[in-house]
Amino acid sequence: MNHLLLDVLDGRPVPRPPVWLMRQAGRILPQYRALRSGMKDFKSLVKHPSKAAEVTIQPVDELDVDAAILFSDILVVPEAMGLDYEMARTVGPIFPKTIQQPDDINRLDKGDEVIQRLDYVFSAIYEIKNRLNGRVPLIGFCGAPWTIFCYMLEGQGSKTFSTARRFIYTQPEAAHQLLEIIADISARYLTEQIKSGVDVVQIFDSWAGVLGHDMYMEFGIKYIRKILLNLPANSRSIVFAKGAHASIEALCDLPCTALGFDWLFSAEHIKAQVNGRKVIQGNLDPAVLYGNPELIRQRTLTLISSFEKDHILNLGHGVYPDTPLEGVRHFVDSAKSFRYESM
Ligand code: 1CP
Repeated sequence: MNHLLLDVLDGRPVPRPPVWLMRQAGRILPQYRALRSGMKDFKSLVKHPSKAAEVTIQPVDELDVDAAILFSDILVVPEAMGLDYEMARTVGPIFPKTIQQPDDINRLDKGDEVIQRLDYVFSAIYEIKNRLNGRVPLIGFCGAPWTIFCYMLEGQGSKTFSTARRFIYTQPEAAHQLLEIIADISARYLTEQIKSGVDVVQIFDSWAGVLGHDMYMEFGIKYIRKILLNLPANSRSIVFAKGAHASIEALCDLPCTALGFDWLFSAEHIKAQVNGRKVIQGNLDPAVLYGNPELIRQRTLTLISSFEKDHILNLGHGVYPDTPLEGVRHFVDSAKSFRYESM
């Protein structure tokens, strides 16, 4: 077994940082596109445990990354709560039904049936663990309550998420009620993923950056904490709150193992702020992977050296769909050639 990711999360010394890429499954590999084109749509693939397992393992085979991440989507949770979505090829997700008023929250499903509807995810996890047979650890995930709330209110992606932001100012009690429900379901969902075999969980707060610090504390971090406090003891967890630059101090207070960072802050700045309290994941600009091999190598090695230790190498956000595969390979291979002892 390649233990690097678990070693760094558990505080054991490692010869080099583990490397994986957010959104490594199902975006960049021709093998994925081939498999996807044979399926009716994105959702049929997500709900097909053995095909989802295959897509999860493709980047491990092809790129030799140090971890696998479950092929699924953060939006399976609102779907299981009764808000169905469609994945439109060019636009991304669209929810025909959204939360528009406090009463809509009462109509959502919140009981055990929600977790039961996600059974296909747990079946995929069993199958992935079997097929990986210990090669690399498996990362499970969910969306943070704030990010899921954004999609439930907005019904699709948005630059500003102003509908979701309007709701927290105009209907704060209903907003808290909904966030509480999402946090509760998400904690149960992640717990079930862990019981099914994932080694690490990551919480994606992709839209953390649309809230100011005080609102993010009240409507964001509070509910991430709630999820983390309800995971089984000794679970390994990574919190990726994209754009939450004003809240690093509060993120460091969360009971998680690691924090993911986007690329806007330098390694030196992040290191100084975190000050050894958490393992750090990140944070190469995904656009570096469009560069030539030497640029990618230089940028990758400089980043690893700047973090020095307690570091999981990753991009600062998901790999862009049009990234050349060669760029991704140079990134992973550069990381693998590095040794802390030669610094
Ligand atoms: O690593 C992986 O690829 C694993 C699978 C994975 C993950 C971790 C997918 C498959 N989605 C996600 C997380 C996810 N989904 C996030 C959080 C991470 C991030 O910020 O990138 C978000 C915000 C979503 C929602 C979503 N799903 C979007 C974004 C829409 C917007 O608001 O801009 C999109 C375009 C999707 C579709 C999707 N999800 C995953 C894939 C492979 C795809 C493409 C669909 C296809 O193949 O047609």
